[in-house]
Amino acid sequence: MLATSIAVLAAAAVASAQSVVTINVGGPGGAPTFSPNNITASNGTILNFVFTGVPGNHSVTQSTFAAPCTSFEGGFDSGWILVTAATTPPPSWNLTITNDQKPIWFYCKQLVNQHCHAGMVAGVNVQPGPNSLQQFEANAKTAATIQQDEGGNSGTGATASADPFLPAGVSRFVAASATNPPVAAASVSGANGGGGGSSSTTSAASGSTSKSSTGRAVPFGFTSNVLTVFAGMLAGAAMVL
Ligand SMILES: *[C@@H]1O[C@H](CO)[C@@H](O)[C@H](O)[C@H]1NC(C)=O
Ligand SMILES: *[C@@H]1O[C@H](CO)[C@@H](O)[C@H](O)[C@H]1NC(C)=O
Ligand SMILES: *[C@@H]1O[C@H](CO)[C@@H](O)[C@H](O)[C@H]1NC(C)=O
Ligand SMILES: *[C@@H]1O[C@H](CO)[C@@H](O)[C@H](O)[C@H]1NC(C)=O
Ligand SMILES: [Cu+2]
Repeated sequence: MLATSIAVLAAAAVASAQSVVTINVGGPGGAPTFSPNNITASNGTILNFVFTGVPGNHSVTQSTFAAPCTSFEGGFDSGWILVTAATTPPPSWNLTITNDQKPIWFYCKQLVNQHCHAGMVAGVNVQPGPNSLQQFEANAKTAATIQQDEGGNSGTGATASADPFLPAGVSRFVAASATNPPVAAASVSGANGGGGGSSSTTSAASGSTSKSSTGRAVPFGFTSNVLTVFAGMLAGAAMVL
């Protein structure tokens, strides 16, 4: 009985010594990277995203293995965080792992230079087998769209208890921009060089205000991008049937 209690207390003590994995979002010169991008993290571990890439305009947006550059209802999303100059401390966002039994996949939804196509993707608790990080990266390169829909703090397998921390001088864009159209994978060639042709942005998005923790600026499933995807899926399903 006493031994059991001690074991329970010991387990609680271990659980409260929360481990932290720091992930750098963006590299120097705007490089579209998450570092590290192959993360192992057990329940309760904090994924501490630090937006150290300068300049940077990145997001941390949950997707699925099957659709690496597509957000989903119930997935986490930081919104775009625009860093024009280094700050101390940098912007950051903490996600806590709530289920370490399934892989968690995420991408950056920035359309300028098409970060998801350029490999700004990562996996947590990637398991051996066909759903490898390499395959996820390969799928990201050829993804049909980089979906822009806005998620929130709560995700699947990992969740944030607060919006990203923004130091002075850093802005966050939370509204999915109507002028950010889906980008065809076919147009990606030389993605990192040019201006990413169709990636114009709107100043309307810059008047952003914080959304509520769980709020979504644009409901999933109601953008033309998503409808296009659904139409494609239906067409695909029809062909299978
Ligand atoms: C990612 O991590 C998993 C688990 O440690 C490992 O099996 C896999 O080989 C790693 N993949 C890459 C690309 O490093
Ligand atoms: C982590 O939490 C999930 C969800 O509660 C649970 O299914 C899983 O077994 C936990 N992992 C471990 C190693 O206990
Ligand atoms: C994120 O978690 C780390 C580790 O616990 C903590 O030091 C930091 O203050 C947290 N950041 C925010 C913005 O809550
Ligand atoms: C940052 O990205 C957001 C979303 O695409 C966009 O609205 C904003 O104009 C961008 N800012 C800069 C300076 O690139
Ligand atoms: Cu990015």
